[in-house]
Amino acid sequence: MINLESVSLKPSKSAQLRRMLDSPHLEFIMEAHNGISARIVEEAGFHGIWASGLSLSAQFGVRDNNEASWTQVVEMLEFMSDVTRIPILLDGDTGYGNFNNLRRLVKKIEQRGIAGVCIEDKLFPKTNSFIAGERQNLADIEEFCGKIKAGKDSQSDRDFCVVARVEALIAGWDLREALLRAEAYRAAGADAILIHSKLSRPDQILAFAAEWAGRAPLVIVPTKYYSTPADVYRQAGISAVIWANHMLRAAVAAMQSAACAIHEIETPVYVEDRIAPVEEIFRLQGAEELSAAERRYAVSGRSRTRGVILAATRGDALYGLTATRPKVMLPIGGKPILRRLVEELKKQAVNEITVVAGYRAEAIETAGISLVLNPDYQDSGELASLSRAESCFGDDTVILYGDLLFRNYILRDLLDSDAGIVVVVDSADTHASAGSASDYAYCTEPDSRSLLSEDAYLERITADPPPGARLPSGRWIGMWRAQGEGCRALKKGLADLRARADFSRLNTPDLLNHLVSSGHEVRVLYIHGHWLDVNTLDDLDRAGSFAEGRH
Ligand code: SPV
Ligand code: MG
Repeated sequence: MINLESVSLKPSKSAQLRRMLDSPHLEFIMEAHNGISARIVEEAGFHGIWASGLSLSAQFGVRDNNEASWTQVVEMLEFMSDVTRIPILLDGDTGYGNFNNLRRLVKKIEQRGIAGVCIEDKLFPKTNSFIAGERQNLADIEEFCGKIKAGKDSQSDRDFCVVARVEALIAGWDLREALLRAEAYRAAGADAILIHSKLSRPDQILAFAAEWAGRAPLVIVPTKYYSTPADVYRQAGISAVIWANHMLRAAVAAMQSAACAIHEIETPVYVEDRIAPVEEIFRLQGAEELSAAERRYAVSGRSRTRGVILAATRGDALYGLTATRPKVMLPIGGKPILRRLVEELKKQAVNEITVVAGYRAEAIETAGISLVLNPDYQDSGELASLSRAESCFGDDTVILYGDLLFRNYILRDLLDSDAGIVVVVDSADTHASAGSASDYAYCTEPDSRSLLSEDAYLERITADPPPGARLPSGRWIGMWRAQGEGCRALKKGLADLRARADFSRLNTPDLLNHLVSSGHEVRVLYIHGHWLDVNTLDDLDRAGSFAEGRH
């Protein structure tokens, strides 16, 4: 069998850890407690992972008192190691027993690709160092040195590291005792010393480092003295800083906030856009690698949806705000509307996106999109813009106005539809009035807002319901999709209308109405709110709070 580490250019994980400890530069090691957090730590740029005893216990929902068995810990380490290429230093507590237990632990974690273990000079079962209570007893120095020797003698990879953690300062002993122990552990073969302190200032650590004078690499855990600038550690000659529990604490705070909000409002709608999209989870799980493997090894007939965003207009009612950029480039909550749209599309795996620009096209952010121009934007309507993107339709296209903000489930549901042509209609807005500029939709069925409702089809879209006409079924939001047969109908419809003398004045509803009157079924996807478009300064205000998830 080929050893992947021997063919990759990266040194082995244990060699990486050894380099980090031995290097003259200050290194940072971040806590992780399962596979996904380990991946996130690596992606963030850290060069090492601390498999924290506290965090591993906590993610199991148990206390940091050796309540999780060492084999349960090792099982989790295997997941963490499998998905990362940077070294993992295991917080091995006291070694889960005596020297013999440590020997077995070292053997087993080496087999899982773990780069090193840190053992602390406390007694099994240990208690987290920060738990207030009676003073914790320290291990006998000789006995702990025997444990270190046993660990070093049982490693089969020469770079595997054993870090000895000195708890003397935490347990209330003085600097002398800490130095005495550290020197004994170094002499017993420890590759580095972790000196721990629970003070909110780094004084003990700095005093220790000054006396220690670089006899072996020093590792610290500034959980309590976290406000100290990293340069202080550099000047003190510290080798590595461990951020021991920050991933767990970040996750807990985010989970508490989401759980409370969803419980309280009985819908995730307002939380949805603040939490990681499911696609991000897929990405972290390596879904792309599986898709590539499927392309190589399996047969897949899935079609690919493309996106077309109409972004040619200035947005006149926004006055000076659009003097130098088109409406789509206005920032909402610090992010241009267009970037938000592109992100929403990409979240739903719509990756081929064409934006039709006109006014101030040079100001459009082009990352992740293809730009096509409608140079006649001032004298033409939406269909002229849409025509410019026709070569990008493929066999399945979702078309959106460039000034839309919406909750992502709307796009997801549109993409889930199997109809040839689908339009999104908001049944919460039926107040068509004469002179309104909105696109009101008349449909075969009203929105029953029930799961068992009949399919509804578009009859027509109009901005100007005739006097005395029945109320519209809702408002078309400027989003629709055509696929397969529907996409061919869309292209044919565009060609029909292009032949008309008034083509340059036509807008998307004209095309949809033409499709309906030519006998094509246009399915309606009803929604009830959860979107807005940005036409006026008031809209811009509302868009800010919408983006923050406030309505
Ligand atoms: C851990 O992360 O489990 C540690 C570090 O041992 S501390 O909690 O600071 O003791
Ligand atoms: Mg611990």
